[in-house]
Amino acid sequence: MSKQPFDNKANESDTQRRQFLKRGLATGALASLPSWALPALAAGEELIPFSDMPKDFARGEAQPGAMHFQDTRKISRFYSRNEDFYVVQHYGQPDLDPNTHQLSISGLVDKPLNLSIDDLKQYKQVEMDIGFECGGNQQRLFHGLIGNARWKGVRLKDVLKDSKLQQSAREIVFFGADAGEETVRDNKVMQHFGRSLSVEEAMESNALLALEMNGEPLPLFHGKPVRLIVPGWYGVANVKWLERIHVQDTRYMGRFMAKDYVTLKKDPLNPDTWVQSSVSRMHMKSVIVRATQNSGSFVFTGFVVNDGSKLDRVEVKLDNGEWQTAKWHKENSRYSWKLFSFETNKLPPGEHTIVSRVIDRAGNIQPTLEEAPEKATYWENFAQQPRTFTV
Ligand SMILES: Nc1nc2c(c(=O)[nH]1)N[C@H]1C(S)=C(S)[C@@H](COP(=O)(O)O)O[C@H]1N2
Ligand SMILES: [Mo]
Repeated sequence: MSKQPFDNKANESDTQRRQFLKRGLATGALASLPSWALPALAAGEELIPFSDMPKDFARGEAQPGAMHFQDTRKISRFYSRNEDFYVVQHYGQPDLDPNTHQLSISGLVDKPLNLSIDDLKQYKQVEMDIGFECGGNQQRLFHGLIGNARWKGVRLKDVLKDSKLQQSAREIVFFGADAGEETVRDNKVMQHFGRSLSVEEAMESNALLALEMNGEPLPLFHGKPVRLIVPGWYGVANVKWLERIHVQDTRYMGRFMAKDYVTLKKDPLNPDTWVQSSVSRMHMKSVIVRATQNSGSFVFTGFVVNDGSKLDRVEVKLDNGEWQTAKWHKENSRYSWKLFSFETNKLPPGEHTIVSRVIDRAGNIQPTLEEAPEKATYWENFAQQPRTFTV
């Protein structure tokens, strides 16, 4: 059984490979090809199409103003390129000037702050590998609302400590610069995108005020010039274009906390009752997204996301066979996505089904769709995901 490494070590070789690729593209014959058309396959290796996926399914790079999801069959590297990382926004993409942008910290603090990007750079900078998916990620998009990157910035708790939270502080609300009109009981009001953490969650979460993504200043699509990243939480927690942090003594009830991104499900402890919960920590999930073959040998690759709890293993089942342990990718760390692969050379011609499940060290097993709590909303799809293909 291969154990998962949980350190957050640097990966120089990947950065070097990326720089090499960039240089090659700038001068080489491949310069005119869109990046997703690059083979990223070994000699003789070919992608096997999934039969549950449309044949003409393809994605390019993220485009300004648009939602973007990855073509997950193309996942062949640990860090998503910034251009491939999924993009979701609800009120557009404000283009803030990093030279004049100010992040304010207001409310129940002894020392309200107004921090420029340069001020934020004076704090100790930390780097973390963090992967996350949108709470709405699903099979219809072949789980493409996903990405994994190295983020660099300031620890949220360092800034909060500086602003000196008052005794009565309960909730920290994070507002983006983007805003839109919302209707609350027939009243039309402008609202900024906002999400909150309790003071406890904020102090314990290892959350980052991120200024860089994969060694570059935060790209526009991903929250330039500063965003919150809460490792282990669904993407909605990671407020982009961060403008204001407000500390209060009541619950924050904005749209993306208490109305939208709210799961309506049957209470597992009391199946007669429907309960609502705000999309927060990521459920443990694995999904197979890529299949390749090379002279009679087959490789299946997938990703795992979870809340940072310790994992034990991922298992893969082919057709009606036994569950077999897959191999963890060596770069996986606590809050990154966790890539895994499974190899076999025993596949007779015909239609096949493959499914994966992840198991944590506490013995929890990723459920099948039938075993997962029944839900009415489409958020939080973490059930086992069978995939089909033909050889
Ligand atoms: N300011 C702001 N932050 C936001 C959003 C938004 O609409 N506005 N969308 C959230 C949602 S729902 C997701 S899934 C993630 C997506 O982050 P990404 O586009 O960098 O992948 O950003 C979150 N942060
Ligand atoms: Mo999302």
